[in-house]
Amino acid sequence: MELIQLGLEPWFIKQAVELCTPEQRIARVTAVDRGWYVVRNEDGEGSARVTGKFLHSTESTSDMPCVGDWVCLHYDSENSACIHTILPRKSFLGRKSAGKNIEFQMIAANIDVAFIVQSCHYDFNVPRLERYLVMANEGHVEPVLVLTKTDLVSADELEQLILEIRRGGISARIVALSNVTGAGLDQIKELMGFGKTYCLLGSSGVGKTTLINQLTGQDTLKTGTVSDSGEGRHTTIRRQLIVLEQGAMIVDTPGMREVGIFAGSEGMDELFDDIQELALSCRFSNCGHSNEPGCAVLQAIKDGKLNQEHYGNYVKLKKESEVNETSYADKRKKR
Ligand SMILES: Nc1nc2c(ncn2[C@@H]2O[C@H](COP(=O)(O)OP(=O)(O)OP(=O)(O)O)[C@@H](O)[C@H]2O)c(=O)[nH]1
Ligand SMILES: [Mg+2]
Ligand SMILES: [Zn+2]
Repeated sequence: MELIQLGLEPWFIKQAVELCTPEQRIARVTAVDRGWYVVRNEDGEGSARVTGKFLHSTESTSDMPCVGDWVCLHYDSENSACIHTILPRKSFLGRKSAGKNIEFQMIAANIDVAFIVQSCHYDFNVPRLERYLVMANEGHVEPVLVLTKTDLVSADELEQLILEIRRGGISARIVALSNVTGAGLDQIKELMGFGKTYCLLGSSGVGKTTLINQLTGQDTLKTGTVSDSGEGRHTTIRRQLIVLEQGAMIVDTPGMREVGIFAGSEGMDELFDDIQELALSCRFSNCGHSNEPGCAVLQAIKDGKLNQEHYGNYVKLKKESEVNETSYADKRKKR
């Protein structure tokens, strides 16, 4: 397998020329396992560790290699490979980590398209979709929404769900998919290009791994049943980059319980650009859009030009991301 088939673009080659020494080799991280990394290059897959020097130079968990990263590898002996450098990431997916210490946790790097997966059945939730969209925008990853389990709803119900997404001002591409009937699978396949890397995101039990098994045509990855309330059982436990025969790559991820976001920059702005634009016409430049006179945002809601829920979610995410940013900044300062 050539590196180009693993997604090595000219941009990364340029970085590698600068950052890897001549005796080092380029490889891509395909899985992470408690301090060990599975890496892949022309010679196949093997394991690697990071050097002590590398560890010493890291400041946060996001500086550690993650699935999708391109790295400079050095083979010390035949079975021992060391990661010396991570090449700069062209895109990334990450979130505020769960737990009381707020830190940015990488999910995957160098992803071209994020498949944001929700099930039509129980899991469907527009505000949660918006959180994933912010995550994708933030990391410069193109989002595609995948609505699974369409076999469990009627055509009318499916249409309503899509309408609801569009009413929320979301314009991302939507693919309706059933892993049972196979409807929509061709659309997914057509979307996937040679040498491009895709990442599945979504709650547990929505059918992420089942989709990969459909794409590979094999039942190699483990899937799990859902409870009566439609909740998944967290079957997938680690992130893993899978190379498909068609020449595309896809990262399977464990279902997420929460999608904490950081924002304040492009991620939020892009998704809520309708609100940003309206805000330009508010009478006061520091308008909080709550009860100020001459507020263009409130007027648009009143006139039915802006969806109330979309706006409500904006306010909630904005508040949350500001809290996250502050505590994250505080934490980094204290180091
Ligand atoms: N009816 C129906 N069931 C599906 C569909 N896709 C997946 N399932 C079922 O949903 C359950 C969960 O599927 P998984 O692929 O394990 O879900 P997952 O998103 O990978 O879940 P985690 O690994 O826990 O994050 C399995 O029992 C699948 O057979 C679908 O399109 N329709
Ligand atoms: Mg899974
Ligand atoms: Zn206003």
